[in-house]
Amino acid sequence: MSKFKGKNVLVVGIGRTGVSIGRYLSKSGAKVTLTDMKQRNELNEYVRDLQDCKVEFDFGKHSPHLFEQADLIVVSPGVPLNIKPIEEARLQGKALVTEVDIAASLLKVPLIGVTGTNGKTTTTTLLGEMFKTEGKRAFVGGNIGTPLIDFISGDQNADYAIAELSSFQLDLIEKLVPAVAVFTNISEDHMDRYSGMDAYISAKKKLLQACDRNTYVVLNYDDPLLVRFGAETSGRVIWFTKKDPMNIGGDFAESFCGVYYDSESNKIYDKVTGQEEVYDVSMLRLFGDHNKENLMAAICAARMMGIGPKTIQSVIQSFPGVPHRLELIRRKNGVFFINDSKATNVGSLEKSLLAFKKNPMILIAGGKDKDADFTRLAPLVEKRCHTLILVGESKEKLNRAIGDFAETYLMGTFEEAVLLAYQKSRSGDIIMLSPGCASFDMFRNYEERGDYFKQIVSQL
Ligand code: UMA
Ligand code: ADP
Repeated sequence: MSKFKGKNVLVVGIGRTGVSIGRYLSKSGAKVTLTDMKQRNELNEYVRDLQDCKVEFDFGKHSPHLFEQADLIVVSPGVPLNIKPIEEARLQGKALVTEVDIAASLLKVPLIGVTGTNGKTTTTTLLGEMFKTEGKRAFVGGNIGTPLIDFISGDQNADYAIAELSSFQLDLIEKLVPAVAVFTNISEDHMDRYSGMDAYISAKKKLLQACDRNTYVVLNYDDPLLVRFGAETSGRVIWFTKKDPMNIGGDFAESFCGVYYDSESNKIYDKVTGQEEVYDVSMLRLFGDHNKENLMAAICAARMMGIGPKTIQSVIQSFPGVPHRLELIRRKNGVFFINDSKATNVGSLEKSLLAFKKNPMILIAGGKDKDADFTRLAPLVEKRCHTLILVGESKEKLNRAIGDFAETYLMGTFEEAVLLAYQKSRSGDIIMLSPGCASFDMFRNYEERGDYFKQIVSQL
């Protein structure tokens, strides 16, 4: 019998997570109520998805009595943990859980969890491709879009679960134990949600703390914070780095377990298993050195899960990239258009600016600010961009931080921003949408923003 049968469960947030977990719990015999601050008419598509389930709804508010009556409260990732009803429930000792933790506690196959500030989706997708090419059945989900609980609700027709895990999904985990935990990097993000960097790092560290002695912990040796994670974990560490371990020397070089990228030969050296393998990266279709980091992270995890070197080389050559991440969408009159709508924080925008070394650039940036510090972008903007076009809620703040370092325009609408970028361009330029901010000021999500950019560009 399901442990949820007869339980009063409150699901906070009616989005992708709320629908999936609400459905699962209702089918498991729980009495499910879903609550959302939005009105019913704003949530039609989600409510429709629950039509065949016996669930109750609470729209336009979070009614306190529902929190008081609940045996279990499932909090969607986008719901901050410091809202009043949740803080009160916590004080009353109510069980607060996340969809990811419930799903993980029910998983019967090894879980490969991928977290980090940037590169999660690319790494997760690469891993999924490696498993598929090797002929292994893997479910790919989590923050990337399909909640992990959908795997449990479905036919569970896979031998591995690969999950992208955001800090919001990790905040409350207790039961999740990964077979492999991948950490791509950590830099500032979501400062509107966390009290500061320490709190954000603590959320990421939840995945490290969830690892046991058998977990393979994949870490970026070029990220000082993650080097510290390596010293703290009880799991088995596998490193990826852009430095030759022999040049690092000492014990690290002698006992090196992991992969490293050598820029001179453009090769990745794989010392994950006893036997050394070498991959030629010259045919990688992804822009930017940061994607070599994502590739290395994926290789480490894949090799530990038995994926062979031939498969890895083949994926390196065939992987087309993920939409909305440095995606080349058009070339018109010698101008290249790059859609990088998923660059939603300063760290990712920085890497995207670094990805194109030769072409002069027009950068379109701005969106919903997450209390970010944009000033550190100044030197890169000065070096890489001749024109800066700012839009959205954060345009004034961005202008104050970096407006002096390129010819800068503040625009009223997104469409005007793209049209001006094209007017200002010359043959050989790159026009890159890389907002460095979330999309929620003007769009439903980053996909909608990227798709709108593509639509405007296609009509030029
Ligand atoms: N809501 C409330 N009360 C609040 C706050 C929000 O009721 O106080 C409601 C909103 O009105 C909304 C609902 O909560 O209707 C949305 O819940 P949600 O934001 O958790 O959205 P989901 O649709 O469930 O999507 C979530 C992830 N979203 C976030 O973390 C913000 C999706 O990641 C993820 O794909 C999905 O679960 C499946 O796992 C998106 C994301 O932006 C891509 N993630 C962030 C990122 O990558 O930077 C972390
Ligand atoms: P995430 O899922 O963590 O948001 P994505 O793979 O979707 O990461 O990439 C989002 C954006 O982050 C990209 O458009 C790029 O600008 C940047 N990015 C990708 N990988 C890295 C990395 N390893 N380090 C820094 N920035 C990265």
